[in-house]
Amino acid sequence: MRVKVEELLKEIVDADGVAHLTLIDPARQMPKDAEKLVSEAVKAGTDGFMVGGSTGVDSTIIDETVLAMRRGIEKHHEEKPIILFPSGVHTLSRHADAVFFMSMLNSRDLTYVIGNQMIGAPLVRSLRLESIPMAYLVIEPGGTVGYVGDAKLIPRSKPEIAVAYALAGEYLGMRFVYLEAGSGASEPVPETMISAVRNETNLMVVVGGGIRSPEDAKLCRDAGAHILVTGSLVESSKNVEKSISSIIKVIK
Ligand code: 1GP
Repeated sequence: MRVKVEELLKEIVDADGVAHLTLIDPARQMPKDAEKLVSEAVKAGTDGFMVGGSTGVDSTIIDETVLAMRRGIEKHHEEKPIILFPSGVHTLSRHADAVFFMSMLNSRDLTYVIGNQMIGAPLVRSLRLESIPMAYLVIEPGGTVGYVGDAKLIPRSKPEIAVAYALAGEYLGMRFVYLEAGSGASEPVPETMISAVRNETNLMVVVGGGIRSPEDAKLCRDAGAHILVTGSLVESSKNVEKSISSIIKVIK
């Protein structure tokens, strides 16, 4: 990428009010199918890609998937960032543009708070990946990531707990916060929680998990999300371009 990914995301948010990222889970399809999904998402107008998953991913699959995603983007002569969304050191790739360097602040397992980060940090430096520091908060129901990460799930009715964690992240120097309901969640993160975190911190607010319709996306955008992430939507959709563009039309 010619510009830093963090700056690019902020420029998109400044211009459009919100950015949309498409999440590709390398465990869910072969690399050639990821290439097709990415190509469709680019046609639909997504702003960039995240790549990662909680289970069934190793460094070979990540590398092959990122390279395939790159082909899906370049086919359209476009430049869209590919950002790693790692569940551990084994899901880093030299072929990505940046990494969300996340700490799951509400995990009971120190491995997810700082252990994997310590092991991976020298690798992030040697791979010359842009690192974007992010507080990662798992909200009820939490899904697989909540289970694997041993999260002390934030109750949906307690926005003040999400705010307290997000503020702690901000004071620790993080610049992004991810409010995660878990992939495939029955509902997205509550709007009251999104707006509380948006209003009471200076962080870029990323929201994902369970956003599967233009209505869901609009509610999250109106509540104050800076960046919306959709993942499962592309895996289940028969017409990926149509599904994503219907979301982008409503939020932009
Ligand atoms: C998961 O928040 C992301 O980490 C995306 O969730 O698969 O439900 O879109 P979905």
